[in-house]
Amino acid sequence: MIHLYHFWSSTCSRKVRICLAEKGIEWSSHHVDIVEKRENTEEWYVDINPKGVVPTLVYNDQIIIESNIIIEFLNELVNEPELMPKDPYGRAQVRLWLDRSENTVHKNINILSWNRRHMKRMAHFSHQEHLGILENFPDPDKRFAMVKRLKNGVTEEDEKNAITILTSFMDELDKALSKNVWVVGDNFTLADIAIAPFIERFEANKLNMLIDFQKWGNIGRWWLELQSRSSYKIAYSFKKPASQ
Ligand SMILES: N[C@@H](CCC(=O)N[C@@H](CS)C(=O)NCC(=O)O)C(=O)O
Repeated sequence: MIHLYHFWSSTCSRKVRICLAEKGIEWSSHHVDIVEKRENTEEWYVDINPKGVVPTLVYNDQIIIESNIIIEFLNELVNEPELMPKDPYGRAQVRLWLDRSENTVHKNINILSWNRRHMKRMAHFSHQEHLGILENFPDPDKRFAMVKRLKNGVTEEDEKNAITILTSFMDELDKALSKNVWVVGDNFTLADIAIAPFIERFEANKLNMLIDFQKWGNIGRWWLELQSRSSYKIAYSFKKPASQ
């Protein structure tokens, strides 16, 4: 049995839920409240995910972290449908998009989400409590970035830079989709899965300059197609559990 430790609205959790639905894999849900209860920083969770982030997948007592690694694992665990190209070059391209989704998109959307999302949902904590939480964050990399953001704020310049980087990502994505049906070639792959939740996050955060589908018509076409897939609908139908 597959056990998924995830948070209902986390982009990385959604990525894994889309993949599970594509593969038709049954899974058992363990919702981790990363906002109000901060369960991701509790000892039992850090024991399975030392970075203190979601998602984490557990398969037969084997623990797998990092959403991109999890979706590659799921693709290898169950043969059909194949979500990686057959040729080595195609697989390299998918991995490049997975890398971009984490190191370019996730990193920069986090900067843009700070004022729009993060500060609002942490508003029930005082500044001191918030600082205490972040100073004890399990992953030092994330800890340093978030403590710095809380102390100094996200400036207009930080936001401008993040938007420039994400605009350049969208240019690249549109170029790829001008040649292919899906991000890598004519078959749906892990690259499509890894990018989708971030486009939705641009929309949710009303980052209109990043969802200009007049300008990026190829992305607009792909995005409509992607949202019509049942895997996307299933992944997004997981709502905030009633007790939380
Ligand atoms: N590289 C990790 C990133 C995971 C990550 O940052 N998850 C966020 C939610 S999307 C999280 O758990 N944040 C916890 C927090 O901010 O306290 C992955 O892809 O799994």
